[in-house]
Amino acid sequence: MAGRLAVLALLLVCVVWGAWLNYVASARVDEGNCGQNNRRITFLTPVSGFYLEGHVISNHSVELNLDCQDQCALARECVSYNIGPTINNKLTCELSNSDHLQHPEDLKPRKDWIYRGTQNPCATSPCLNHGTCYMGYTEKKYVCVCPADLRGENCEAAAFLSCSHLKKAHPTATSGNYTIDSDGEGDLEPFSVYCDMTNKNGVGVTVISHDSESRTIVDGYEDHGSYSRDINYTGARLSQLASLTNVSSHCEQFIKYECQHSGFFFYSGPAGWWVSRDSTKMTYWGGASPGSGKCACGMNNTCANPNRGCNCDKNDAVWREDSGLLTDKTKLPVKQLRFGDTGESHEKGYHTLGKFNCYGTA
Ligand SMILES: [Ca+2]
Ligand SMILES: [Ca+2]
Repeated sequence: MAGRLAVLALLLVCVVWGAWLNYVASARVDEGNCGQNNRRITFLTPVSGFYLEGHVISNHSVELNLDCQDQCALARECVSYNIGPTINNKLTCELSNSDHLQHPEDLKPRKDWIYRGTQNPCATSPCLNHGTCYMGYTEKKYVCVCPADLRGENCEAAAFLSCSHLKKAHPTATSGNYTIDSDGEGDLEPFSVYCDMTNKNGVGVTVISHDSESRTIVDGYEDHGSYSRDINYTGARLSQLASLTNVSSHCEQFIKYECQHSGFFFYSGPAGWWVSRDSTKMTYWGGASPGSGKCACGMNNTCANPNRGCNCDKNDAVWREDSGLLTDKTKLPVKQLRFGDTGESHEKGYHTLGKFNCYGTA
């Protein structure tokens, strides 16, 4: 009984507070008290003979104009309302989720109706990156409800280090473009990535595209490493990708070289190699152990020439291929590709480099 009285007293305080200040409504939004869940709205002077068209979110039958104001304060999307003529001693109260500031063209003359707007900070779209603005909350008179990958008062900051971190916090998140900030509060800027939420058992794979993904010919470059292709990653700098590898348990990148009379020869001043993110010449290929000086076939002795560590080192007229995943996250992603041994007319090759993928939380 005492508890109920306390709630009633609190309600009374709220109502008196709302009525006392002219044009200021105070109403409870959630079950709670007059605290931070309260919505404080400053209503503008009613405009008779006008009606805001096309933004009505709900209809209410009320007895007094003030009741419509209270209904608006209770609906967090409401920023204006229309009151219709009295029918059977009831007024029609229509709540709208927009107003004459956001849609001046929709404010139209209509006989016997009254339009009433609010001081609406959301009209200036303070919430960034598709955040949803709700007017009337907190001291700044609005709150932003941010998309899953963002945070901050105005949805200006990325909320997660990687797609795996995002997926952990939001298990139902679907594949798509998101913003991440791999070093969190560190100086590196957030960047936009694709999150594949189904691959790798749905752990959330951060996928980085680049400008050298298509199969590309290498022809006419005889000297070792005289062919050079820089890899430019889409929307991210190497420092950002390095920090992505720090917060991921696994990173990988597919690499392939198709060859005819063109080899790597990692064992003797190599003709071809890849360059790590820290600019080191890397003399092993996808599918082989770091430092092995081999390709995948060299790891299980299945190369075209059993005495060599790569199929391409057979260096003959047959089209051959060495391919596999690079997985040393301390060296990835690939910064540059270098090839040679394609100077003679019968010598040539094609390189293919996959997207850069990181997953798991380190
Ligand atoms: Ca940062
Ligand atoms: Ca050759």
